[in-house]
Amino acid sequence: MGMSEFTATSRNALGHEWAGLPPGPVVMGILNVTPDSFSDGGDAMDAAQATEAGQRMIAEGAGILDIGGESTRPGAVPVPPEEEQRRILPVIAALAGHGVPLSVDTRNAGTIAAALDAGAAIVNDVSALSHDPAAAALAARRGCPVVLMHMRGTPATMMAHATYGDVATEVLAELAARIGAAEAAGIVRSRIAVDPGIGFAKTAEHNIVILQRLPILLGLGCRIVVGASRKRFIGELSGAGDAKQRMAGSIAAGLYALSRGATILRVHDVAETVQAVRTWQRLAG
Ligand code: HH2
Repeated sequence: MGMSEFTATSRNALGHEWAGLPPGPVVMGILNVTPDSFSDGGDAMDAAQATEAGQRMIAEGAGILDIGGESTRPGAVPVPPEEEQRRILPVIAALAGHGVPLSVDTRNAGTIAAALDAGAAIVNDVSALSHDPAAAALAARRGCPVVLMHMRGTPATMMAHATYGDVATEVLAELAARIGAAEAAGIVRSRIAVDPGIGFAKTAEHNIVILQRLPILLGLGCRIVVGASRKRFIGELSGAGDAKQRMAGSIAAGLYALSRGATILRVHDVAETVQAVRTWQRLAG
């Protein structure tokens, strides 16, 4: 961690306007419409329940809702795009126009197109638009903001790729390469946000270093998204074995990420995180 990283943190602490959202911290509420999500155990699996949960998150202060129909937990089996769409499209249609942009958490171009048609505004792709060869050109054509997340391999194979010399600089270089690919496909940089991918091809030690050295990503010129909520990483740092018991640790990690340059926190516990972020924000200036 050199001085230049500290300087970058203070200069870019608020980020810039992105996806119609003002600079400053944004809480992205997670809506998993899946029967097997690792951290919420399919709580929000039914479309009507998911819609209700989404409305509650909006009332609690979420600035984005992230809607996904495929679990990307380590070793998860891929969900066919048709099934993914069957799960999420009714929820997107029901929540569109309720005052916050909806992101679609998918790796499939067909699902991106259908989700944007149903009212989603943002593409959140854990493969950074590398999984589906049609995804980047589609996002460029539709002019939508994208979140490019760092991962190696696929959710099924990623933990075999968790070997780094210097994890911070390697994640930086690999995200820069994905930004380059997105720009080559026609996506303008101001529409791109990046995410270091906590837990994706990373051990607990890698996740710690990534968050400590998060300011290294600020030079990419993109808003930084961090998703640590309820992840095994939080359990490993805090001793909280049960994912649903990891809220406090998740909030601590989220505030730390904000202090290191993140401006968008992808979380399950929206009301509590919003309260923590508002308090932190006033104190941190
Ligand atoms: N993590 C998960 C899924 N999508 N997207 C971004 N941008 N960043 C993340 O860290 C991220 C993500 C995995 O977490 P979760 O949604 O809780 O579980 P699941 O794997 O079932 O989707």
